[in-house]
Amino acid sequence: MEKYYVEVKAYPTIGILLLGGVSDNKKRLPRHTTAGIAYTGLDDDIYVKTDLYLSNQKSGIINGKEVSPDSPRSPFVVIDKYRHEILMRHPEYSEVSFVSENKNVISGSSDAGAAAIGECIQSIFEYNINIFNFENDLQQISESAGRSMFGGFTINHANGKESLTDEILGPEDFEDFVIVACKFSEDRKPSDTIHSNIINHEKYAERVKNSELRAKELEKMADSGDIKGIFEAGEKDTQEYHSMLREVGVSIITDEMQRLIEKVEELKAEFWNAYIVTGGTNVFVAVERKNMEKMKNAAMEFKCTPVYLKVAGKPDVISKN
Ligand code: 3S4
Repeated sequence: MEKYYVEVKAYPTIGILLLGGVSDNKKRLPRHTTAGIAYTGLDDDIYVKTDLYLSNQKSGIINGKEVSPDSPRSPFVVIDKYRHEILMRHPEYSEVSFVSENKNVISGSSDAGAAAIGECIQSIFEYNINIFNFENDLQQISESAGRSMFGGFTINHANGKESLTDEILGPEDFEDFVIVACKFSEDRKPSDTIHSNIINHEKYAERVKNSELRAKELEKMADSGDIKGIFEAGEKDTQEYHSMLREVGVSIITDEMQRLIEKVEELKAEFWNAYIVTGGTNVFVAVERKNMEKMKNAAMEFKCTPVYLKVAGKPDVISKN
């Protein structure tokens, strides 16, 4: 590792009010208001770890593979914007490079990757950066980067032209809940397949219109500490989102995932739960902490791997020199 570096951990995310449709392939501003949570494992063992370092040769490595600076959504899109100012502070170097690695991430890794790069840059600038523009910069790497930048439960107010994330609740507000992530082995569809197709649904304009109102309802639930209500809103939105996606030819929920969902619905008679499916082949089931084992045991009857999750916070700077 070169001499000057900063190392950051950031946490991946799950949508609650799910994101479908972005402004364009470059800016990637969400076309409507969305909400989400950052998550990690119960032992904080799920995250993206990124090292940003100054060097004399430009290099960017994600999960052991060199990424081209010209590839779309490359972290260099943001690094290059701040490169000159970073190097002015350290004139002995000519390049800014990075190494990023996903640790046990189930989905939402690009949010965490973007937020980790962002935290590295902010830590070099020592917070002397315009946070509003900066979120939009990071959205070029991942449209829902704000969820991971702020951690906890966030609402991103957006309309395809402007986008701004509000921090609503911290991880401590979710302490009584565990999310049992049921991971299925099928490959996921790229999120751009979702974004480019859902906008063609005849009810998409209505979904866009309703999103701000739904976000207001989520804010009220957060104010009154109604965490179950937040997860239940996620389940309701999952149903709308995936039925719209199916109707435009994008099927994410496999038959086996559907069978598990039916079991989860049956289990509501025994204990409270709410499920969410984002863009990947995973069913995230929120339960009260006391019922996590019951849910895990039920999931074991299906072809999936259950993993316990909790709501995570903002990115952490692990070390810096
Ligand atoms: C498609 O940024 P995933 C979606 O709101 C995120 O979580 C897009 O899920 C939906 O690709 C969402 O991160 O799984």
